[in-house]
Amino acid sequence: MDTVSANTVRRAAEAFDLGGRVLDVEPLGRGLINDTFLVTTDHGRAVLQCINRRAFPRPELIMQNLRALLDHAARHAQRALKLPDIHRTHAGSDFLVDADGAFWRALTYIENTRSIERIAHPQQAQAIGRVLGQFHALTHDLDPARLHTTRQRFHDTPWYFERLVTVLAGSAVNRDHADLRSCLEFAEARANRVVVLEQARRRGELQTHVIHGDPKVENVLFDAASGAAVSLIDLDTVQPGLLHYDLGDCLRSACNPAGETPSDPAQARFDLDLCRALLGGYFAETRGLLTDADLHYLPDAIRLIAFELGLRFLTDHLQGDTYFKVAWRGHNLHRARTQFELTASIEAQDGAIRALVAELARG
Ligand code: GN1
Ligand code: MG
Repeated sequence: MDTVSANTVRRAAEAFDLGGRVLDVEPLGRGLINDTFLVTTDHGRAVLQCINRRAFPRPELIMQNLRALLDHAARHAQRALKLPDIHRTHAGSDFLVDADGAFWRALTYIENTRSIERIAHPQQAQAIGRVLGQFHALTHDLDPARLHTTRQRFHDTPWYFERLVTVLAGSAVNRDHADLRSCLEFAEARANRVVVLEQARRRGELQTHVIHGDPKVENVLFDAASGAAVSLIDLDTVQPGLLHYDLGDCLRSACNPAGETPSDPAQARFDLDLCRALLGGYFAETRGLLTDADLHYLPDAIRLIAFELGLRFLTDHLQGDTYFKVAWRGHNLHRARTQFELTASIEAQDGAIRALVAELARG
């Protein structure tokens, strides 16, 4: 997204009823899609976001989903999980479209928390698993038909694969570039392994639920004092989907201690101890929620969502970095290589992952 001027951001902040006068606005977080700001008022703090319309062509659907989720959560008052609330504009709307057509929304800032970029120890993985489990337990009785799809085909791996093929066909790719060539070969060798989840969904083996869509490590908030995970933020992709998309994404993010941009992509690996801790936390919150079929396809999801993200980064690199924010030309290729290293590590441990899921599922 184009960078917005400080004046534009401030004017947007002032359009919302944040309970006080705006004193300061500064960039917040490391998201790859939206522009996020921390607004300080004389009464507290709030999060202001400009939603990326390239990623979300109809951002008002995000806000309708968020309302539906918050209304649902309000009926589960005993829940431990904290969710950000919506600040309305002074005109009473859940969002603002400014004079340039930019889409803004403001959310409550959850105080006394911090986010982390990478996991440092298994307790953090367990805490993340718990929070994802709490989210799934909370949304299990929210009918997915009540939610919009905010981003079509968001975790449809075969579709991402087809898109890569189309982009390749339409551009002169330099296969002399060793990193690019090895990425393409890695992807092409997996062409017929991408359909597993979508096929199971189409056959009716897996059911659609309300999912988060993007439960990566950085979207979990930890209590600053106790270190417990207390909140799952970034609710833009809360929509109908498979629980596998969430579990796969959470595990590929949390169980790779090297993170999404290590100094060398070869550092990426899937850590089974972190996986054990995360799934232990998740199952403790969701006992009985996953079916036998869900469990059967869980190892495939771990492999697929890491691979899928690699495909997405690679395609964006080939398209000239139009989707994910990058720090340098080549960043998306570096990220793709990292996710593919991770995928290879997951594949190499397939037997152990399957045994682990079976063991934990038995309780
Ligand atoms: C994007 O916006 P952010 O940073 O929370 C992306 C996710 C990826 C993630 C990888 C809407 O999330 O799907 O997994 O980057 N979100 C969207 O870091 O595409
Ligand atoms: Mg996101």
